[in-house]
Amino acid sequence: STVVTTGLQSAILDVLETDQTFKGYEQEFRKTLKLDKDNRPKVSLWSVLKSMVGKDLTKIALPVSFNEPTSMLQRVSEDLEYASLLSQATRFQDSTLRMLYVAVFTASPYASTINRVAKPFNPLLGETFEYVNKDESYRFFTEQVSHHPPICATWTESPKWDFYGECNVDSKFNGRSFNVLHLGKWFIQLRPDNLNVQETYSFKKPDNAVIGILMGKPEVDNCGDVRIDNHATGDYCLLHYKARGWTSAGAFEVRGEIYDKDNVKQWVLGGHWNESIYAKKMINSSSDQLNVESLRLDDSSVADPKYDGSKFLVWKANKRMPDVAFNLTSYAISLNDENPELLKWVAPTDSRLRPDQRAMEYGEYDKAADEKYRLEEKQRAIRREREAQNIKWQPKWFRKEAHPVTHEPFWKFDEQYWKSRQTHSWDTCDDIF
Ligand code: CLR
Repeated sequence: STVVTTGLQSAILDVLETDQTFKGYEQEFRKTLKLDKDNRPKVSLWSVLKSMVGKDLTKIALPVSFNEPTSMLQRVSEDLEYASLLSQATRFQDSTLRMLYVAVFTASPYASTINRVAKPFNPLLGETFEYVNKDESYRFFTEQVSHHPPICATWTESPKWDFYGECNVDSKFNGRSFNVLHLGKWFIQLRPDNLNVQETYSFKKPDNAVIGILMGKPEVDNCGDVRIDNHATGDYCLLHYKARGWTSAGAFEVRGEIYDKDNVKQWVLGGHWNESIYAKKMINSSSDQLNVESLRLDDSSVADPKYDGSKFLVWKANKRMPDVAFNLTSYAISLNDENPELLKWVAPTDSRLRPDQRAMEYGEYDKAADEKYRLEEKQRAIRREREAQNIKWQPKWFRKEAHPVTHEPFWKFDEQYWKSRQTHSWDTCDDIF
């Protein structure tokens, strides 16, 4: 379905095809969960958190009913729900426009956090997750590469772009809000249409917080400044996520500016990360900013860029289905699909095979808690065994290297996963479940 226009793009398309990446993904993903209503006991978050001030997510022992049936590996793959923004970015010959779409892509995942104040399952060391999308021709892969602190390395590739980085979050409950700081660096590589070049962008994610815990109305908020650099052209983007105040005015706001290498502001963008983001071209330096407060989603549909200085809609969030168990999005529901034709192909370490998470998805909370305990004990036993034999655990599919463009450390994917997958050669995988 992807029409390639350059040699760089078609080289990746060839790799996806030779690796038989789409095997197992022939059928449509499931649209619903087995469970209509989750019937989780309504326990106040505050009542269980109040004794846990200063603790991080791995040390906070919550009843399994505070979980949702996704693993952190799958939550991270939700960054790709709006991957079409990256394909759109590659249409433009103007690099500042490409930056605009890249910037909106980095803000788009937060829409899925609405109504999902729940703990994803903490992946076991060596746990993996793969996810292939046929329409956008991308393949996502991630591995839990560290247990303490919990870190996963991710790698997504498609003919026109790559998206990779490390999810390494430092979380803490400070007595009022639960704060998540993102330490990992993220990279996007674009291979624009009709230009035989590849350009690298990098950024760090904004902070997340669960606010409203004391009021009994917990919600996810994002705040802080993000800088995205295009290392090939020198263009950069500054994004500002506004922290939620005491009133709901200013909730969900994000705004940003895109500068070229000469520090000339070319585009401004703004809107609400739970709903929609608009942009407009700066015609002369004195022209107005976007009036973000009044930028509520109207009937407009996503449009091509306008060059006359009028605003246009770059992105809007997908409609949420009402009354879904655990308030999952349709995209999130597709992640843990247990279609046997697909399960045949995934590694034995894939999150889809986690028994505790599956029990949770079926609403079997006691079984989920028992299985979670069993898996964590098993992981502990394996670690003790390794320590006794003085063996250092190594990631199976990633290696830490210096980034060829930015020279920072990053996790490089060795591509072997998709080769092993073709022949089901999983003998090197640990037995973690
Ligand atoms: C947001 C999108 C990012 C990746 C990312 C990393 C950490 C996630 C966060 C997302 C969403 C909110 C999150 C957080 C870790 C913990 C927190 C799931 C997916 C939850 C809401 C905290 C629950 C708190 C308990 C005490 C119940 O690209």
